[in-house]
Amino acid sequence: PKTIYLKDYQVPDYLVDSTDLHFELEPKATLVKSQLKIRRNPKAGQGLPPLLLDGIDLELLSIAIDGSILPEVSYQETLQGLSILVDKPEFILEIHNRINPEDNTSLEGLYLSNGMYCTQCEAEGFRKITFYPDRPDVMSKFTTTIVAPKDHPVLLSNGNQIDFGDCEDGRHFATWEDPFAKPSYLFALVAGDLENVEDTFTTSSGREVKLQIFTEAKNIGKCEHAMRSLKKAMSWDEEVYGREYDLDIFMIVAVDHFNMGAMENKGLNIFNSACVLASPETATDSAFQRIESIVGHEYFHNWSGNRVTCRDWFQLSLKEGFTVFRDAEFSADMNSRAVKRIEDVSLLRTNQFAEDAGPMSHPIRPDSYIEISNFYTLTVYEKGAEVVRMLHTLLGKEKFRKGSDLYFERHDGSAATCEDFILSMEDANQVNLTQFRHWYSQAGTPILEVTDSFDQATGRYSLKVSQSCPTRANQDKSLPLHIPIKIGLLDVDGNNSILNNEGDIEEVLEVTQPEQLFEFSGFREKPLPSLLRDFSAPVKVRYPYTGKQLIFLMRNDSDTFNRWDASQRLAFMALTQLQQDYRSGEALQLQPELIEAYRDVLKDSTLDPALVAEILRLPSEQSVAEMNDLIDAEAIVVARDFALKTLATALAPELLQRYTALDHQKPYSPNAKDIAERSLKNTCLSYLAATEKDDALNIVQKQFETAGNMTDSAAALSALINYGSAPKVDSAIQEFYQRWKDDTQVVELWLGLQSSSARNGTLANIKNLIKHPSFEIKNPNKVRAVLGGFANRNFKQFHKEDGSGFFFIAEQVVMLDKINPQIAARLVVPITRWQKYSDDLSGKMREALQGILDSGGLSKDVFEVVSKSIN
Ligand code: B3K
Ligand code: ZN
Repeated sequence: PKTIYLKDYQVPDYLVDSTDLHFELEPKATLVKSQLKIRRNPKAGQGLPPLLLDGIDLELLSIAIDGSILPEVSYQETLQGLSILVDKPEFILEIHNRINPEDNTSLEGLYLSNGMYCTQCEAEGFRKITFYPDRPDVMSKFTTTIVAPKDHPVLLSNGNQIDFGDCEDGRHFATWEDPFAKPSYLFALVAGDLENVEDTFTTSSGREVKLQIFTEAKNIGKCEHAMRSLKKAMSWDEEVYGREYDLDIFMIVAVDHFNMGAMENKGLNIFNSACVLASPETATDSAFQRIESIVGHEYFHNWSGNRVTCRDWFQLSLKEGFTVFRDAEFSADMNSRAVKRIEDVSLLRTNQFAEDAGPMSHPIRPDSYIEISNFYTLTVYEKGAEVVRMLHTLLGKEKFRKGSDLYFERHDGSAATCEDFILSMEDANQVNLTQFRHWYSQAGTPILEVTDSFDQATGRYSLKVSQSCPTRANQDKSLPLHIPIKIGLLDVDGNNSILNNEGDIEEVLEVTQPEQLFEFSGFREKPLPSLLRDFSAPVKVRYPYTGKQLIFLMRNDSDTFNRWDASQRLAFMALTQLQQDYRSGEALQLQPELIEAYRDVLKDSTLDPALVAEILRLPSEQSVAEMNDLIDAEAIVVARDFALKTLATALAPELLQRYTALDHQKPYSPNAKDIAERSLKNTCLSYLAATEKDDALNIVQKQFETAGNMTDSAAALSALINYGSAPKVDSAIQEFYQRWKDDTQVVELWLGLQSSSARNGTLANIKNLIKHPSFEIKNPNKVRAVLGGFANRNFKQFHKEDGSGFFFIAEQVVMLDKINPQIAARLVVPITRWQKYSDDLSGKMREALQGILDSGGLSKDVFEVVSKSIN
């Protein structure tokens, strides 16, 4: 397979002014007729080179230019598509081709999901529909006609419906026109037997927009939350970014078979059902919150992605990093800001840091790829969002907004680059971001070493910060980055000290040098630094905190994020010690001060319950693994289990007290306060279950039987699965299934809870689950629930020393690769980090990877991930 490089970018040879598409839908033989108004790109140099069109898995029927059928000598079909000889600078190209949606299990291009036709074109799916210059810098005005049998009453595409009616042969049709020029990746088509809920939104300039959510009839009662979220997102974008919606209609369609969360097609967003459908009985609090954030995310793309799109796929973070930052701020404004930040940072530290230290490590703007689908990563999305957040921190809210206004104004209707975004930020504010640009081109997680000193005589306190970034062999040496570090300095009473003449108690230090000194004066005693408040940069900070100092920060820091962070550092310290003791055969014990610190937090009724829950929750095995240079999976599991059980036993009375106080039966509502209370209640429940005492398990059983909402029900089932006694667990699993077997989203949850069970025997159970009638290998949600749940969320059972977990996943990857390469390539990732594991496991992982490579006939997707990790 060929590697594509950013440095090879060239403007397109030809432009497409308009695209007229005509579909006659048939499951196995859909006819596509496309009429393109093509023109030589004046920016692309001299002469008339052949017109190259992308096309994959297409059956070509005919090509005509300006109405005359092209003779075979004038074009050539290649593996990638078509090459057509051209003799004029402007012409109409008409192509007819056939495709097979029913057999399209890659879920890219046009495919069928439960009898409904739908499309997914980002990044390069449009070439599976028809021959086209399938690249984001070719923007065209689309008109789409869909002809289908009448058992598919709903026919949708982008923009406004301009015509519909019956055909003579008993079928019917609809024609849609999108007034905004767009790249092919934003094209969408849907045809099916769907119902919809409808609402309206009046924009700030007074235009009324029709809002519709389409789904199968049985799910029509699950759309309300998504609709409410959409309206909130629309007003938020007007208020915070001054961005108004631009079409008269905005549609969302829920689809069961979908490779990711959702897709921002112009005017016609297509969503994974799991990311749009919810009802109090069937959806957990986290599902409600995920829906709100994804509905927001896709909506926000209308400006950051659609009105201004990407020049090429190396610029993906331009739209994704910015849009994730936008959706994170939206969620923070709608719910608890601190908890949202904690969740996002946990994800980043656990998974993005691991990616950045692994074989697929890349900058947020990668400089090469084999398969672009492999670069829809946590680095491009989440680290990309952190980079935008740093700009926000460095510039401040007003200047950031000025920069974003200029960016939208300059690039509206065009395809832009990351450089354009930075330039707008600079030009709007007369600042210099030269050094900041390195964030776009350098991979790896920077490390900040911080030391401090205090001069009693002068009252001067100084912080010395050195930055470094571990790079891998094939990467260039890294240049110093421009890093904003938000800090506070706590006095002995835990109050913020004044840091400067302006009287600020918080400051953003701008680190630009490899080593830099920051001085503060006027102190009577040495203060305690609170570093990287609000996680102001995606870096690791090392400072020699003592356990006592961390407990002090946990109790006193005014920065909520850092209170939580102190608890994480403390837990990590304890887990590191436990791992060492385990390896050297010493008796394990947890420091009494640590237990007391947790007890204090648990008893503190002034703290937000959601924050208490976050602090109590021990770092996951995966996040401990990421922090270790060499991963000893067994020691991590033993250490964490020990800490969890010890805390659970020592804190049982307080846990029970808090649990009981929060266990009130009030009607379910997914508002921030109630969600916070359920989060703490269920954290207490899972700790209590970990004691494995009868009375605790009785409480779990009772909650399972009486729960009035899915959050409580799933939490109880999860606790039972992990800690309950065998017969009770089995009957709970069966009972739950019988009750919910007709609800796709709940069944996905049910599968996921079982595959992430830490109990021995889980792998055997998973081998049964993939034969269960509810499992469907062609459905990514099911695959993610069972196989993804095992490989990504079941550290203990996946890392069995005999390698059984790795070999099982490898086998599934090979099989899945024939069905859906994108999903297969994601599933293989957990075995590719072999270099960080201790010898026994690392050898087994390599063996499993080698087995995949040797199986031959791999997709580009899996080939890229596996070959990069094994070489
Ligand atoms: N832009 C899409 C992602 C498409 C992924 C294609 N493999 C969803 C999103 O980020 O909003
Ligand atoms: Zn996105």
